[in-house]
Amino acid sequence: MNIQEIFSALDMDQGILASGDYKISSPVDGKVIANLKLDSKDDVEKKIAAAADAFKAWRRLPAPQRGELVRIYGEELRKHKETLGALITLECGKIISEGQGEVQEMIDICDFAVGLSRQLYGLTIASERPNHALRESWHPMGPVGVISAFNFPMAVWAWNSALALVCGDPVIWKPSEKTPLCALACQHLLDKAIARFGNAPEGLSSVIIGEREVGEQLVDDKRVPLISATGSCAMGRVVGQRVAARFGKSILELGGNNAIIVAESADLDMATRAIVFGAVGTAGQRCTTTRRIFAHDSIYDELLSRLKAAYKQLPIGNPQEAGTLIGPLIDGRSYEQMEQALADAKAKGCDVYGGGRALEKEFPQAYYVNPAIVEGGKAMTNNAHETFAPILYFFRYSDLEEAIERQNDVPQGLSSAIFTLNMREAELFTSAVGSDCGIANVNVGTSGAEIGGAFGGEKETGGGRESGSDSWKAYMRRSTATVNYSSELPLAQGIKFDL
Ligand code: UN1
Repeated sequence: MNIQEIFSALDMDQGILASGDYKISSPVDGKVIANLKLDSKDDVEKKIAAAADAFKAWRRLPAPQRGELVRIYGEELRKHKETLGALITLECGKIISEGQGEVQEMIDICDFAVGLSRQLYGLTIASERPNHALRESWHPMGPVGVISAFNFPMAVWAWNSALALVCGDPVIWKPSEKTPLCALACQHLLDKAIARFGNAPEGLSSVIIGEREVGEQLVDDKRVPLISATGSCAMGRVVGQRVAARFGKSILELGGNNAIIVAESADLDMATRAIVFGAVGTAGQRCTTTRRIFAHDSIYDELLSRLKAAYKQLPIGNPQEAGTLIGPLIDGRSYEQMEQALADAKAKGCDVYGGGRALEKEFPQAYYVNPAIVEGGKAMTNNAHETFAPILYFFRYSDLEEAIERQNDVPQGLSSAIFTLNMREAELFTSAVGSDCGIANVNVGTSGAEIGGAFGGEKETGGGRESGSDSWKAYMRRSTATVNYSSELPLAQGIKFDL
């Protein structure tokens, strides 16, 4: 599908595609697919003001009714799953099945949020005073600013907005400037759902298209009590500090440097499949991408040769074609960063397998690459830096505790996994002295998390949690109420204060 076909299947205004001069190109072939109008400072101001107004009405609606809007939105997504997937493929370069998978992730979080809209439960706590009730409730917080990255151009917004909407919060979305069409399509379907729902205030959800400045405007605005930002550690460091400076709250979902430990007893068939998907899927551009392997001495050679054999057969190509497993990198800058990282590894004396550009003749303006494996050896015993490309650093270990220590010895802390059939090793890995990441899997790779669990990581990954479990609490404010239904006024802690 080309962009015109996608827009007409979604019943979107084709005029948007030539509304300005900000060029959007497809990583599939590097060709321009749209010329968009960017939002001005004034446009952003209006959208924030509208969201602040919308909040006053939206928070009054009972949560299960707010859930009804998200239920209708989920229906729209189901109807348009294929088209939205095709748009992800066109604008971000994911293969068909991963594009569809991303839309499925949106549908799943909508279902989750609908159920949640009938919960949003608080607590009752034992009061020390007679005939007093002590309880905790969760209330809507206010407009949520969502900043998302190119690599999950729809789902990350859906995780945030489905929860925010049932929690009673309007949403203002600043998508990556590389994938604004995905954002406009999601917003269009939400507008449709809002029209069907019939009872939502104006300005409940909006998209702002632009570069860094519009993001900064959102981040600095006091009317937006929560900023949920996904992207690099460098971006998060700036956003986190600016939001904190105005006492706002933030959910940060930043870089990963995810490792898999492959132990002596591992099922190598399973480990190989998980590593290949984790390391080269989405062309290495997931925050959960597998970037490091710690292989036990006893299986080191066998695993490496299996991986090399698998890498030889990788179907790299146009992501719009069935059968392709590796699509392009997002742009030339990503390609340069990959080449730089490989050159650095070579300069240190590492063996590098793969790498370099692929399909250059067919797609001279796009950036397809051969995924690479860097064998650490004595030259390199760990890798601390996340390069957003398919590079897998391969290391050797002999003692599990030491491997866990090396795995943890990086600035990031998103996802991790161990492949082992040994129960003691598995339990150690997931224990308090095991992996220090937000995600610690056993016989499951580092990427492709389900929405039901809380998603996010520690250290420079930012500490935020999104998606399932009780992540919703970050989108609400907590209110503690002590209610006295006696005719006395006892003070806590036994204090006497009588005149
Ligand atoms: C991301 O790369 O920003 O676990 C999110 C996964 C996906 C989400 C990745 N469910 O790989």
